[in-house]
Amino acid sequence: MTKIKKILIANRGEIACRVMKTCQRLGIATVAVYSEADAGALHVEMADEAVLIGPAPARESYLDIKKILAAAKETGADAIHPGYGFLSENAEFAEAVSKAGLIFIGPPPGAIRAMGGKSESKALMEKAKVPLVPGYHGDKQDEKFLKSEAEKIGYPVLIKASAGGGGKGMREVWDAKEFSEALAGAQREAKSSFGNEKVLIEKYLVKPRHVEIQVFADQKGNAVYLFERDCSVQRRHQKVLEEAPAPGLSAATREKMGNAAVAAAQAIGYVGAGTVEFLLEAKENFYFMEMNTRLQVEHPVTEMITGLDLVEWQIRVAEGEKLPLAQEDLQINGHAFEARLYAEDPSKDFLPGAGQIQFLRYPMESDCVRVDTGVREAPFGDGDVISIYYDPMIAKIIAWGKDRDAALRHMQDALDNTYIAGPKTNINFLRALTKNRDFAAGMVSTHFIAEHHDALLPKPSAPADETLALAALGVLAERGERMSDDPWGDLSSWRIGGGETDAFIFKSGEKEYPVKVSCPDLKIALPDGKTVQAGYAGSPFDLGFAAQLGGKRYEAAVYRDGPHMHVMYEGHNEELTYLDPLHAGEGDEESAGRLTAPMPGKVVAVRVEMGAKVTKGQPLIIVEAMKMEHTITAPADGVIEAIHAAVGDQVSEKHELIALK
Ligand code: MV4
Repeated sequence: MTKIKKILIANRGEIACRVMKTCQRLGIATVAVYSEADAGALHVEMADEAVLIGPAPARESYLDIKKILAAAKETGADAIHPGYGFLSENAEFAEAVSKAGLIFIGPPPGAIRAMGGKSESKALMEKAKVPLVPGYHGDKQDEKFLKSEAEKIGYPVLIKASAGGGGKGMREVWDAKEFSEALAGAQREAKSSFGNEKVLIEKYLVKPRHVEIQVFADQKGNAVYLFERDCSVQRRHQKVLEEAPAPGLSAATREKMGNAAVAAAQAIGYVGAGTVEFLLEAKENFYFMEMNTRLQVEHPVTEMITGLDLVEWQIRVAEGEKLPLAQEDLQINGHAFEARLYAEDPSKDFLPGAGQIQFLRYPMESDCVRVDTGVREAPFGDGDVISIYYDPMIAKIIAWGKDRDAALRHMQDALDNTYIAGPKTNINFLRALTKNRDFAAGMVSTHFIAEHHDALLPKPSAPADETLALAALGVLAERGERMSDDPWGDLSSWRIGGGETDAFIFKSGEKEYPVKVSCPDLKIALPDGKTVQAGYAGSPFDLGFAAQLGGKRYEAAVYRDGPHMHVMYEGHNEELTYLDPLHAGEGDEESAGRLTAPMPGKVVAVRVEMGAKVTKGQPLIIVEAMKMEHTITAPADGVIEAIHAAVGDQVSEKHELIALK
């Protein structure tokens, strides 16, 4: 039984839902806080109580300490769980929670502060005999001295902002000649980005892995390590795919890293869940990088290989209980991966996405597959909205197996059975990653994505035959309006031109792909002249259908939004344009003339007036979203017929902005 009776989760999305699941299992009441943008969110629905704390921008809601404490007071919560991100590593928040007489489910403020700065944390680690990257992290900052330190370390060196994080403000220096220029740049950037120009110099490790140790400490001085996670597969310091244990790590090194991490935690009087990040080099040399004083996004892979619930441990430790297990009771069972499904566009350098989920089906959960998400499935369209205000993570797909190969197979299968349409996502990138031969061989490093860029982000290719066949069947099923089980059984009334076949033209990129379906025998003629016999094989889920193509059974979902088509089936998520003869013409001239917002955002400039003559490519209106400006230009020469937005307007995705004749 727990002393804590009601927990307010000061967070949103998947981590809020995840924490609530443990609370519900332990019989602890839950309070959600939410912003106006999250009024319909899953975490609000899951909670026993929910308090609106402000408008969408995080600084007016999820980052507002006063509003969160007021919500806790109003609902009589006796503890607050901060999740990750937002206020989870904010010492001032931890203090304010305790001062309000509530339990902060996390480390003491002093421990958060100790790990806040790189230089201070390195000094503490040095005292605790935790291996550091050879370098200098003292207070002397004059150029001459720092340059002599760089000479002592030996090039290449890395200059890092002490108050920095997430790779911002780092400068590689390969030769003494470049040092002064690089130092000045690093100091300038440190000053402007973090308000503190202090830098440290380190030996540059050219191809490290990012291996982090999960540690847990209670209020009685006990501390254990729950083994490691390899999080090397990152892009721009954003983790994409994590695994536990680290491929190929020897038991000896695991024990050394684990003991070093426990020493680090004890050196700062740590309590609760923490992660000590290391850089691991060839020959298994490892060096302290930084310590995170929160429960991390990727904690589920540790839970899968230890069979533990880390949120339950957090709650018990916060109540003053002794750690549930000692080091000798802990062991690794199997292997686990976590893939982060994001609304982002890999073909546009992973530009963050936003907008409404039109179709979303997760893989079936089991002992081997777990989905942590704050975004609901959407079998019928009109799903949850991925907003521009927060991290565009949709879900974490977690897979376990008795060994790495089995876990990887389960992850590949889970990703193949993740169907999503709406905002652009990285689903195909994740599939390519988990199917990559070098990844399967465990050859991971922090350069993995860069080194495999072309294989992971292939140029758009011609749609597969199955995609075209299923697209045609999807349109026919739609026309059949699903009147009966067999959507293609009674197509007679829907035949175009009364003939025996239906003709379709699908576009991918600039190329057109003609497909013909003879009804009712469902023989499909493909663009390359091949034919395939199709047959109906049931409707396994809404907006989906199962079809035989040449005897092989496919479960597919085809989502259409005007001319845009999403064809989803095992392992495929492809977009086509469908020129529907039933609505010939109205689509293109309408879309050419109707200029809409590419995603939700704020109008920051209108460059034209009513009646103005414009030429193709001329900037018409600028919308700001995701901290970026998107200029909408004239798709052709024309005259401005209507302007439906003004500077300062908040517009939703597909909101009509300009009518161009
Ligand atoms: C390094 C390094 C190589 N040598 N330090 C990236 C952000 C911050 N966590 C520290 N990082 C690095 N520090 C030395 N001396 C390479 C990185 C690094 C990195 C580290 C972990 C995971 C991904 C990374 C991507 C680029 C660079």
